[in-house]
Amino acid sequence: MRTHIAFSIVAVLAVAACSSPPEKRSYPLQGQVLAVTPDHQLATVKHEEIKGFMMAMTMAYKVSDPKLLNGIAPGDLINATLVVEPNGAYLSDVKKVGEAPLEKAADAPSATSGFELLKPGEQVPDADFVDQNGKKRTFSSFKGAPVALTFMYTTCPLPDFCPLMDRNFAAVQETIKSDPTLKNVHLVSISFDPVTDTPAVLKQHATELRADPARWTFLSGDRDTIDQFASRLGLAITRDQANPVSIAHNLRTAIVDAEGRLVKVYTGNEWKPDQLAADLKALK
Ligand SMILES: [Cu+2]
Repeated sequence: MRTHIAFSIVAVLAVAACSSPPEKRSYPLQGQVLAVTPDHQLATVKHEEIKGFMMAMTMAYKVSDPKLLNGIAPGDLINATLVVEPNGAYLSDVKKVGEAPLEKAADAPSATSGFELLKPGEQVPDADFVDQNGKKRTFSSFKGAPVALTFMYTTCPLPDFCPLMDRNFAAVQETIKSDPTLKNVHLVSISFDPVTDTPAVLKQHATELRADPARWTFLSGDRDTIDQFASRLGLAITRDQANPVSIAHNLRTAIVDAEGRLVKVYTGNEWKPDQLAADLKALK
């Protein structure tokens, strides 16, 4: 009889899990604040692993209320609740529990990827992608021209993450159009959300950004291939198991020279289009 009841409960739970995925999930988060934006909308937190959800990571998080960041400063150790909704994530219940000295190189890539980080001067390994026209495209096919490369996905909920990379690349595209010494430069945006970002979605996205197909290519493809390629440049991606379009990630933008060698990697979202254009101009 007991066994029978146990089976029934399992069956009910399984049905519940299938029919109504939770709209909102909450996880305890512990970490150190590395930065707080002046408007108190975002806190960059280096946090520990959230068991069953995401690896240890440094990310800029929105907060449910900017007042939560009053009195919170870089170096503070916090406990918070990470609330994950279908379209994004934010912190609530932020509580300071201590302080610790800030480490240098806070944006160091996660060591959990298992792949060696590429160093400037090294050849970027080739990989197979699919472009916004649904055509197979190897990374090595861009050889012969300098490439500025970034990673994004079209439904990213944080406006200063992937959407900022898109806006920056759109600005760089304008610069390279108007500067004859940059006319060979090619822009490449790689989506790490192949589930949503099909070629058709990327093509529409490119149109919205007024991307010139002769200068700016959008790629996606096999998820593991993308992850492996991206991890060599320091990108860390964590997808929610239950909801693969909910993606936690950091940012990487890179310059690759005409011979396919890595020149420079920009971490985070603070680099400016002018700086990228100047670094492209300095290539010889
Ligand atoms: Cu993003």
